[in-house]
Amino acid sequence: MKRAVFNVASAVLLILAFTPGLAMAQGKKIVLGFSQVGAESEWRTANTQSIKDSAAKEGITLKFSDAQQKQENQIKAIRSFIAQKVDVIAFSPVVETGWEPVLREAKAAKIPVILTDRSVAAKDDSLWVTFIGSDFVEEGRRAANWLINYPPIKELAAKGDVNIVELQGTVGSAPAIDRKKGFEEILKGQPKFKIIRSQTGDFTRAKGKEVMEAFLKAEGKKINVLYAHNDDMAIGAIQAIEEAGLKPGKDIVIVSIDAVKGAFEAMIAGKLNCTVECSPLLGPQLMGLVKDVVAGKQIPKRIVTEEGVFPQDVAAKEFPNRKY
Ligand code: GYE
Repeated sequence: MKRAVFNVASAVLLILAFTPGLAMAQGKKIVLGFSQVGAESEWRTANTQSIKDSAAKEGITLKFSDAQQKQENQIKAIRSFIAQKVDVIAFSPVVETGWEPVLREAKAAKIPVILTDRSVAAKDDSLWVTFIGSDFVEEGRRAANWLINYPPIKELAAKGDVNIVELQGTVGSAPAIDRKKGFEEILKGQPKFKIIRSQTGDFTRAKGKEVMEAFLKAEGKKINVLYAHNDDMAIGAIQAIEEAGLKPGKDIVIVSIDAVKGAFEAMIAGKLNCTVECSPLLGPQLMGLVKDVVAGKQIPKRIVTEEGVFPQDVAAKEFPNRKY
């Protein structure tokens, strides 16, 4: 009998040892492995800072890895987190596809995975616990809706075509795919609005500038609007437009996404017309989720970030309130 009791007790201990929540149950620090996309934009820098600050504040041990925009580096980082037996893995997938094998390895090792910022395109959604981030399709819609209602553009559309050039984000990434989709969805009902050129600028200032130069060479003064999938590319393009002897924000109307401080500065200078908000401050919510997952709590499969739209005329008033 005594022996049976002992066995039950050790069985319970054994079960506990393999149950999420152990780190908390034993009062140990939770270890989170986080694989970041890179450092390609102001947005990303703010996102990284938010994650590092929040982990420190919550007493979570963070193993942070920067993938320099390369999927293979992210896969390596995730494999190393699995080998280190971290409590939770979180990552922001650089592109949407190609994640199943490594996610299956995490599942087999019973390590819960949280997707942050960007999602993956995979049928088996049991491979991750939750996805926290923005609705990128909605951001694309917001950019287009602002554009078609912007008075100088409405005037232009009344007279003829509105020629748009588009700077896309990283090829195959969720925000590039979805921001294009949402924007086009709204423009479908607007026959005067034409996307005459569309190319990736990889979410960076340098690439945004380079591709805008090529657009200007090919289309010159025909361009009425620039839609950039992020502020950094818009800021790079502004330089290209100025160097071509044109006035950004006037000769070419510019709308972009993120609402980082650099965009507010450009709006205050009259060079950018509108930015659609995409919040990078996911750290506090992510750490809350990490704790809940470890505690075995039920959490929603999708958590959408709330955000707004900031046209140029509110930029000066809003600027002091911006946190990134
Ligand atoms: O908009 C861009 C960054 O995934 C939402 O990635 C993020 C995007 C953001 O490089 O600036």
